[in-house]
Amino acid sequence: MSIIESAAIEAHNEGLARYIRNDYEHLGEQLARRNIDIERVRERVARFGVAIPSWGVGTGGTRFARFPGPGEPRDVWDKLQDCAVIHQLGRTTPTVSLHLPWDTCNDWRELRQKAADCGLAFDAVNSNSFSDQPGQRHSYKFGSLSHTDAAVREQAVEHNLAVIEAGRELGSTALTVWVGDGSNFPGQQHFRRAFDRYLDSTRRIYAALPEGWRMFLEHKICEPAFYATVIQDWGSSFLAASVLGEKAQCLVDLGHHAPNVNIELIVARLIAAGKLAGFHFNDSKYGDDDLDAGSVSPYRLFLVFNELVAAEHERVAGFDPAYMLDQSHNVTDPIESLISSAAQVQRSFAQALLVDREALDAAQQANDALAATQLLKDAFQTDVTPLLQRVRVDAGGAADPIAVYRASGYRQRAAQERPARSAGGGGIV
Ligand code: LRH
Ligand code: MN
Repeated sequence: MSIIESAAIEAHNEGLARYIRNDYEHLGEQLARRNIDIERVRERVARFGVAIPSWGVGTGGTRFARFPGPGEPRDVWDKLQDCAVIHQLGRTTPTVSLHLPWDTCNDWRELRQKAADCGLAFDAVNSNSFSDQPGQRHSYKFGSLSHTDAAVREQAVEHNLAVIEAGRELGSTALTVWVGDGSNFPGQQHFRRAFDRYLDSTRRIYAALPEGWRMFLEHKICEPAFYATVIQDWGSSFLAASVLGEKAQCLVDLGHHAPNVNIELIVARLIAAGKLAGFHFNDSKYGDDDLDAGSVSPYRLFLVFNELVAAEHERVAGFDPAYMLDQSHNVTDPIESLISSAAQVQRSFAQALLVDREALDAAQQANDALAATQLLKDAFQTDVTPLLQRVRVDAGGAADPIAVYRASGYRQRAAQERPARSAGGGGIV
């Protein structure tokens, strides 16, 4: 089912076909001079996908305020339609990651069918024991899976089991667990006991994982707790995932680290240990800013993909990361930000495929630092735009998806169909 007029996409692509063909051939010649077969790269990029966060298609906010845009999605059905537009035009986001209970619906199978009709499937499902729902018996104010009160932990465990059930009906095969558990004052929490309580709770969730499922533990340095968090860094996450078992792995949200932390090194460590679950891609300058991926530090995103492509190239055992975006779109049209962010992540992957791995191995072996880093720069500084356009057009998408989206008037139509949401208090969604 196509939401944007296919004829409009075809007319747009036809207008650019000659330029894309020339630019692609020229890039092919450039790469051939570097012993790189552009067809092999194009084939691999065409199989690349990154999941859309359902909570990212609505306008995001901060604790200070949220300024909803026109045509805000009202429910998971509207969110799915917006995700379908993103995939129809960009052709690199075949899956959606849902967040419960934000995306609650009363017929998961119908939702699964609607998604399939739009060419979409469901990636990891996310539980939410970091905010209280109306009528909830126990509050998560002082934590959830690590709470001192067994009844609160029980409630959070039950919620995660219910999310797994929903995920099973949706065809998902992974549960992402991020908890806001932590403390704001020195002495407020017993670090080791809190971690042990977290392990007790996650063991119960782990035991309920269906065949073939994985459990993604997401670490975060701070917020909403601002002195310590129970799963504060990759070390705590790795420890927990190791205790739980092989189906538990560590999910890396790029915004969840202190400034200047070497995230690509953490990625290399988790790959080596067979514990890399995958990613929540975004960008940040200060904290968990949830900015568009690659919008501030595209070279950092490239360096992460350099580690991922190296692992794939070396056929590292058990290497099967899940790629997802996790962003908050406070001042842009979320659909535009998600289209361009997915394309940016795809671009970083394509550039990392251009690294001459044999030459890099030789330079590293010879401790030729300049030659080694120049090989990465050569790949990063290659403009792969013609290749990405070709991949999109071959897959039925738009050479310039944002231009076609803007010309389609989709947002204006959505604004007519969906009642305006008043600017409310703070909150990320
Ligand atoms: C926490 C987080 C987590 C989600 C939430 C929406 O900061 O990154 O992945 O549950 O954002
Ligand atoms: Mn995240």
